This record gives sequence, C-alpha cells and structure tokens, in this order.
Amino acid sequence: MEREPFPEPIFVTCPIIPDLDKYRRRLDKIWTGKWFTNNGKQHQLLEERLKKYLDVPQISLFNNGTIALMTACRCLGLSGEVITTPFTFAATPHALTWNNITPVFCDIEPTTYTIDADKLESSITSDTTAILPVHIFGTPCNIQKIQKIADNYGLKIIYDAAHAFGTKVGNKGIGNFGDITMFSFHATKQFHTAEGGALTFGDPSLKEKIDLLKNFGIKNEEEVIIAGINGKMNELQAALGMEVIKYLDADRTQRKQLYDTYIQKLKNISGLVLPEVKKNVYNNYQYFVIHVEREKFGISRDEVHENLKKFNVFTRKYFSPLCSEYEYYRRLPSASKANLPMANKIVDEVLCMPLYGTLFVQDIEKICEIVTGFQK
Ligand code: T4K
Repeated sequence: MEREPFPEPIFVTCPIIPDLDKYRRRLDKIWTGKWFTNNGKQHQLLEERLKKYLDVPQISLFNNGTIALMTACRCLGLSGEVITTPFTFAATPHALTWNNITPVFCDIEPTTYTIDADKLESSITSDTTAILPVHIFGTPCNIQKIQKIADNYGLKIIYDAAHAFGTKVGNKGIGNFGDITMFSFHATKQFHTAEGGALTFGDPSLKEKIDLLKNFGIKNEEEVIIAGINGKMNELQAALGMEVIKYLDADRTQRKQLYDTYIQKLKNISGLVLPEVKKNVYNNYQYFVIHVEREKFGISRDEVHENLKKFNVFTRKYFSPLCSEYEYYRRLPSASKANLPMANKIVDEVLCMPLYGTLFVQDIEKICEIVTGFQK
C-alpha cells in the first residue's frame, strides 16, 4: 500500500513542554527574589527532588552534562589514560581531552553497544587511571564485570549516563554505580532543563569538592582553594526542571507503549534486529534503535534513513562517525579499525527511530509500515 508522508516533520525526539503558566509562576518567584543563580531556591528544590527520583545518596547539579563530566574527571584526579568507548557522543572523549587525559578506545558488545568488558583488560597500561563507560541509549553496561576489573587494577570508574535518566538495574537507580555517574539534562533528553546535567556519587566527601569545583574553587569570601570552573545550573534551568519532572512518569508510560508498538510491528521483519531489554533492567525508553542488516533486509541503514526523509520522518545515525574516526582522535593507536571491529560494523547499521511521549501509537504503526515497505 502506498503511504502518504506525514503532514508535519517527525524528528527523532521532542522535549517535554511543561505548562507555561506554571513555569511563569516559578519565574515570578525568581523575579521577586532577584536571585538568578548560585545555589538559589529552585536549584535547592531540584537537587532534593532529583536525589529522590534517581534514588542516589549524593547529587550535584550542573549547567550541562559535558562540564559535569569534565568536573568528575578533575574531582577524581584522573590523568594519563582513561579507557572509553568510541561509540558515543563527542562529549565523552572530549571531557577527557580537556583534562589532558588520553582516551583509549575499547571495542563494544554486538547487542548492547556498550563497552565490551571482556576486552577491557587488554587496554590497561601502567598509565591507565580510570574507565569511562557509557550506558549508551540508556542500556546499562556490564556493571559487575567492569567493577571487578576496576577493583583488580585499582582504577576509578565514571559512568556516562547521559541517556539513562530513570534507568534501574535490579531495584537500584543507575546513578549508584562506579565512583561517579554523569547525567545530561539537554532538551533532547527525557528529563531536561533545556541545558543541564548532574553528577551522582556515593562518597559524601565528594560533594564538597564537586560543589567547589563547579564554583571556581571558591570556599568563602577570602579563599579560592582549587582551580575550579563555572559549572553551575541557574535558576531558570532549575525551575524548568521542577516543572518537567511532573510529566516524567506519564511520558515514560507513553514511550513504553510506543516502544512496544515498534517491537510488535517490526519483530518478524527479516534483517531488522531489535533491542533486547534484560529482565533485571527497568528501561527508561529514551531511545528506540534498530539494527539494519543489509544482506537480509535488502537495503542499507543509510538508505532507510534517506528514504524515511521523503515521508517527513527524520531519524538519526547516532553515533556515526565513531569518535575514533574524528580527525582529532584518528592518530591514536587504540583508534585503529583493527582494534575496534564491532564498533566499526555497528556504526554503519544502527538507526535511532523517533520516540517521544507526544507521538501516538498510530504514528509508530505508520512509520513501521513505511519501513517494512522498503524491504527488498
Ligand atoms: N555523553 C553522551 C553519551 C551524550 O549523548 C551527550 C549529549 C553528552 C555526554 C553531553 O551532554 P550535554 O553536555 O549535551 O548535556 C544532541 C544533544 O545536543 C546532546 O545533548 C546529546 N548528547 C546528543 C546525543 O544529541 P544533536 O546534534 O542530535 O541535537 P539536535 O539539535 O540535532 O536535536 C535532535 C532532534 O531533537 C532535533 O531534530 C529535533 C529535536 N529537538 C532538539 C532540540 C535541541 C527539539 O525538538 N527541541 C530542541 O530544543 O545533539
């Protein structure tokens, strides 16, 4: 059956848009109080709210996830080499580079696309100080194995959980693993503050250091005790977060329904590999990613991506190119294709489909029928 294009473009995501009047009421308070940043009332409220929501012992809010990640590296005193994944957003290796740390790329697993814990040990050298795995697309890494390796070699772990807000493993919030976990609250994320981020951690002694580092290292009026940066979340961001969070559970419920529709509609299509959610994982449904096997499906991932544009559907080829293929990182020995066979295969085959709470089941059904129609 010939399908008509969608009348309006469908993008890969769309932010939660909270009630403007309620946001305005918070802005009124900010205006009256004349306090726009530097640990204001909205910031304090959001910090408490997120600590509970994420079920973490400690949290510190930031102006974005990248600065949060850079600060986490600085806080733990990382240096030398840090092992990470090439299949991630630019911010992950860049946060290391900005700390004068060399990223060492390790290959990924074929089904979860997270760092392959079985290959980690061969990347460790006497210069390695930490591991920086990414819970890519919200899928948890092999947390237990990574912890074991870190313990054996005395390495720190910082998790990049930019995509994993609300994900749980067993009954534990994803922000409870490793030494520090970073979240992004960018507008493309399920929970957002337009721009924003956070670090979560178990060790209470880190709170003071992280809060100092994100505020120039200022201890008091008289003393600046470390070389900090400006990583503070402002009141407008925090107020937005306080409104957005009210929608999260309903948003997740709708996303789940859409996600399940994708699975139902595409599960029997030869050449499309669909995500698998492990039994003990509480999925946040941040992304829905398909894996197009060209030989079986008949056309490539890139062709699916291009063809969908004709129907007003704009998918994303996250995370192509691999970070190891960036001009800046290509020279690294760990960036060679021979070191990263799985990442180099996956990066040409996965496609991020539209998924957000204001889409309808009928939209997803139509997208699936369009994709199915491409099969040769
Ligand atoms: N680590 C990882 C693994 C990450 O993925 C990220 C960020 C970070 C670290 C760093 O965190 P932050 O410093 O950003 O907090 C986006 C985001 O800019 C970026 O935050 C995100 N990851 C990355 C995966 O995606 P683009 O280039 O895809 O954004 P853009 O502008 O093309 O937006 C995608 C779609 O979203 C648009 O087609 C429409 C929709 N959209 C976007 C915006 C900004 C809206 O509907 N409204 C909006 O306001 O990078």
